[in-house]
Amino acid sequence: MTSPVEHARLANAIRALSMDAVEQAKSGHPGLPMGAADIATVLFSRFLKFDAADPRWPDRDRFVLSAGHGSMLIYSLLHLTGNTDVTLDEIKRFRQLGSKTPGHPENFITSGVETTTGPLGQGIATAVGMALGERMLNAQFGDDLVDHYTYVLASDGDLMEGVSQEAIALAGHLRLNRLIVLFDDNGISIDGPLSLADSVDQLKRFEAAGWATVRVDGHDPQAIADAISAARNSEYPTLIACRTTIGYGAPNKAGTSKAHGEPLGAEELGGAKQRLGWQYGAFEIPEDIRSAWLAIGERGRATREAWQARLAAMDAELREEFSRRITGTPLAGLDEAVARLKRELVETAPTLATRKASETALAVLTEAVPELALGSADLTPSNNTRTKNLAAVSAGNYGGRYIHYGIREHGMAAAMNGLSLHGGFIPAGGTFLVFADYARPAMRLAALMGTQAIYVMTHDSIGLGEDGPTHQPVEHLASLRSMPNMRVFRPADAVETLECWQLALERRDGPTVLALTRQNLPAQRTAFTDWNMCATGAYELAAAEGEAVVSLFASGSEVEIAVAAQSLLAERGIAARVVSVPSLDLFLAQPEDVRRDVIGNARIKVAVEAAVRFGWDAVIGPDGIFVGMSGFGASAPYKELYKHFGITAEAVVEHVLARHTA
Ligand SMILES: Cc1ncc(C[n+]2csc(CCOP(=O)(O)OP(=O)(O)O)c2C)c(N)n1
Repeated sequence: MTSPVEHARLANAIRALSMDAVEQAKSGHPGLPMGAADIATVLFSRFLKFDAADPRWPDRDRFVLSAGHGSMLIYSLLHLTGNTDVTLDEIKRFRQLGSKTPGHPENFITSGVETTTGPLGQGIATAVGMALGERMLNAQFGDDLVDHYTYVLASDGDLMEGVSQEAIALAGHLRLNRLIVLFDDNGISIDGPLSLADSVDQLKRFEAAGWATVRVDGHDPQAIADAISAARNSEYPTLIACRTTIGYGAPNKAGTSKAHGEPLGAEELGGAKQRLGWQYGAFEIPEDIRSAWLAIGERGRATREAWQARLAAMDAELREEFSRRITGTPLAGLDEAVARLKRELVETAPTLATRKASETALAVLTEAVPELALGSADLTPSNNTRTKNLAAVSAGNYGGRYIHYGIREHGMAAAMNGLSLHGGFIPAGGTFLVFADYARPAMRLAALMGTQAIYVMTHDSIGLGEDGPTHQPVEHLASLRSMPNMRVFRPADAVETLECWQLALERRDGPTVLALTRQNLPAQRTAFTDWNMCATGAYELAAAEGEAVVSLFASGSEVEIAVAAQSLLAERGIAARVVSVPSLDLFLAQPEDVRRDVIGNARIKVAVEAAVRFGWDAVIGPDGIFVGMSGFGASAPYKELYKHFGITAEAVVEHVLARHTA
């Protein structure tokens, strides 16, 4: 147990470094680190299981700074505990290009940062996935290997964001009792006091969601420690509301929004140091405090070594499987399983909706990929994400691999990030493609962080029919394709669906959307290829007879239309080829020679997709013919809609004839 004096000095080291770094950068947020320094000091010095020498040790406790704007809090902690990424020089380079201390914490830049935060609400929602991952992996590998807590430091803003409601409801429902949220309850946000815009009783809100709650003085180390001790033994996830003063120590700005997001200024900074009894220069940490913090960073070494010894003593098969899961190494045998099913599919040539084809693929893939954890935001029977072999996860019962996320698309996508970041799982979650918008902020973070998350997004166009324009995505493909590092697949039949699943599973450095149909589609691929034809995003599905005058490009359900148009054109003596484009974004990322080769030089280029044109000009050129949507859809049986919006083989032929004879 640290003495009160020592505690204060440890916490003041965080405050001083944070003030100095923000001052030097001339930008940043000193208020949160100064206010939450006591909470963080108690957590790190007395509870957090970690070893600064091995920030990726799998059984470490996770610490998520959900309020990412307070990044200097975590950088100070990492630096002081001896993380080798965050040297004093890096602290001095806070927010500068190429530093390990970017404006908001980025998990792919700084070791010890568990997840990228900054968009408020994401951290707490991601942490729910981490806490779930911990329990699910524990159910499979036992207490000896997986036995840790997930701690979150969340601000008012985190709790005001809607996604926090989805997240806490899910955590409460699943009784994720190893999730502990420390709420920096300072009553201040950017505009001023919280009372300007909020009067929620957070404790009651969390209680209603099935959490244990407690309120403490966030500057009383013993009270914080007692609350954390109780939370660790609770049957429920716990919210610890820690009443704090933003900018604690600053003589004039403490307790006001002026401390939130700008340097204190030399005078205020000097005054704060004086008040805190911190008589050291900028970036100066006295030796006794430095060694006390370094000792905290080493506190977990023996625990880590004991864990490693247990791992080494494990049954070899279990040990290897655990290591494989944690390192994200594919299980040998995936290729073979895919090839076997592909052979079957080319032989039987089934007419299937691609959502159904996805289910068929999953029956095989869930066996070949035990780390695949599926789920849906309450659309299981529509998304076809649950195969017979998948048991559901429920409170106290984490051995299953199917997660009923509830009608919480955003919470689901954030939890999927957490599952992926935790390690040991490849999460795949379903909803309708149109509701990608409800999940988008977390999907964007997945793309930024490079988490492996797979979104099974069915009902991917007007082809869903009667539910009408609210449910019919038109701009979603384009908008998702425009997101850096997001991969979007829209397979045309059962074989392509299987191939796209394979590519999504093999893609370890980023997320994938699988856009799948509600309506049936005929088989297009009836010859076996060992090669995954979808791997370059586009390929010639049907060659022209003779030299092509027309190239028809299409994705998903519209490949059928392109193929029918090819026949109709052939009847009129016009040679056309069909290029299937399961992933426009992947195709556009190919080297120029590959693109040129697939695009070809037929005089007339046509793209068919029941969505907006945006993006297709890169293939068909500004003078290409686009057969698709230019506005919202409508409610009707889908075949009528295709006719109504002119997305038919006949319409394609008409457009081509008009151009051909022009
Ligand atoms: C989704 C999202 N919206 C807006 C912001 C901009 N922003 C950064 S911090 C903040 C609010 C600060 O209030 P609080 O969360 O209480 O943090 P504190 O002032 O205590 O540091 C806002 C609106 C953001 N980072 N994320």
